[in-house]
Formats: sequence, C-alpha cells, structure tokens
Amino acid sequence: MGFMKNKSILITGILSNRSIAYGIAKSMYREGARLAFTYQNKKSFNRIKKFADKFQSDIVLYCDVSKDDNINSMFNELSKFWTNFDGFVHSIAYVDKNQLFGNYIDVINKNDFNISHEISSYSFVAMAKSCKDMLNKNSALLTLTYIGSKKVIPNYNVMGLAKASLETNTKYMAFSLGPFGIRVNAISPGPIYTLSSSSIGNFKKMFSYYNKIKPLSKKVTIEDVGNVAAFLCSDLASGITGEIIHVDGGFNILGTGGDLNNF
Ligand code: 0WD
Repeated sequence: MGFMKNKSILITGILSNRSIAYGIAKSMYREGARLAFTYQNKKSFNRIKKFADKFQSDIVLYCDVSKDDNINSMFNELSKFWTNFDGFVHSIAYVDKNQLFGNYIDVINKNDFNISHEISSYSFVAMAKSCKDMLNKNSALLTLTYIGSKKVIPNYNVMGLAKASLETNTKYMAFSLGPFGIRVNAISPGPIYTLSSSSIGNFKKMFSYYNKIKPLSKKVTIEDVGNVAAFLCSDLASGITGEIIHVDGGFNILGTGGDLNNF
C-alpha cells in the first residue's frame, strides 16, 4: 500500500516528460495518489491528456495562472470531479528569455520584473486562496524554488528575486494555513535539464560546474525530486511546514567553489 493512498493531488506545470512535475506525478502515482492535471497552453492539451491517461486520471483542466479568473474557473471545474482534495503542486515559473542572459542591471525592466513575480510567486498564493475551502484537513501545498533566490547565479537575474519572493510566500502561507491543518513547503532542486532551464544563459556550463563540485556525485533527477515531493505531500511529513528542502546533492552547503577533490 502506497503512502499517498486516498490522497487527491492537483499537479500543475507538466510540459514534457522531462518536467520536474512529471517526476513528481510519477512518484505520487506510484504511492497511490489520485491525480488531476492542468495545462497552460491549448496546444499542449493532447500531450497532457496522454500523461494523464498514463497516470489513470481523466481530469485535465485548462489554467493560465497569469489570470485570477482562470485560476477560479479551473478550481470550479475541478470541484465537478472532486468536492474536496488534499493539495496541489505548483511547478510554474516564467520570465521572458531576454531576462535570462546578460548583466542584471542592463537587462532588468519593470514589466518583466512584474511578470516574473506574478507568475512565479503570486500565482502560488492565488491558487491557495482560490481553493482553500476545497482543501481537506492534512492537505499539503508544494512549490519549486531554486538556490538563485539566496545566492547569485549568473544569468538567473530577476528569477532569483522572484524565487526569493516565492520562498517567503511559502512561509507566510504556512503560517496562515497552519491553523486549518494545511502544510505549505518548497523544494529547491539542483539544476535539471528541462524546457525552461535550457533557456537560462550558459545553463550547460553552470550545470557541469555544479555536477563537478557538489558533494554527491550522482546527478539529481526528476525522480529524486518526485520522491521528496510525495513524502512532503503525504501524512509522513505531518510535522513539516514552511520549509525549503534542498534536493541538490548537497550543493547548497558549500562555502567555496572549485573542485573539492583538489583542495
Ligand atoms: O533546473 C531546473 N529545471 C529547476 C527548476 C531547478 C530548480 C527549480 N526549478 C523550478 C522552476 O523554476 C519551476 O518553478 O521547477 C519548476 C518547474 O520547472 P521545470 O520542470 O524545469 O519546467 P518546465 O518543464 O518547462 O515547466 C514549467 C512550466 C512552463 O513551461 P514553459 O516552458 O512554457 O514556461 O510552468 C508553466 C509552463 O507549463 N507555466 C505556466 N502555467 C500556467 N500558467 C504559466 C502560466 N502563466 N507560465 C509557465
């Protein structure tokens, strides 16, 4: 019997089978969760439908989180399948590619600043606000962040600020929803090749540097992230809320760059 049996979880942010949300869906499904999915782009419906079939789900809902109305109508649709449920995974981030390469001061502008924060941080609390009354006690909400929130990662630029906002959002949400028995956490994975990450300038270089210096030699996979996500959204993690859990092979503990084996 899986540790997520009887849990109903909504998964956002699957774009391909390389998406982190895909690894999360795989782990949650293996542990017995019932899943529902959202898709952002009408063109990707067929693809997401195939993933949903694979996870024995017939719930595939349109949602572009940049519009509050859209979030509300998506949960309204979801309520036709599930009157109550046990949480959602927010695996969504966006900023125009022009922000992900170059000197921060030179490329930043107000419009991209606002969009990155709205989609990558505000949408997490907007979703929670919209579905709060549908969430069972012992529900869990989960988002995905990145170490660029705390330390400078060249070319990550304004997304670092948006992730810092998302992490603090996670903590305030945990405080706000704790009395209702709802937990809120974030996972901070190491870099993983996906459609989004490949648009970050020099990602390949940064990826190989990270893999060279992190304590664990194995590469972090979407399955590694998925397993931690399943744990955090299960009752096994009933005492954990407001946390940012690193699934990065230990990269975040380093206080120095360079190849540790050469010290
Ligand atoms: O190295 C990585 N891949 C890392 C990713 C390391 C650490 C953290 N993360 C985070 C990302 O910042 C993001 O929050 O994990 C989350 C998922 O990232 P991913 O799996 O790398 O990305 P991907 O498979 O491309 O899916 C992210 C999706 C979007 O993809 P595109 O490429 O179209 O931006 O977020 C969705 C969309 O499907 N998304 C939206 N969904 C609803 N409404 C919206 C929106 N307005 N905008 C983007």
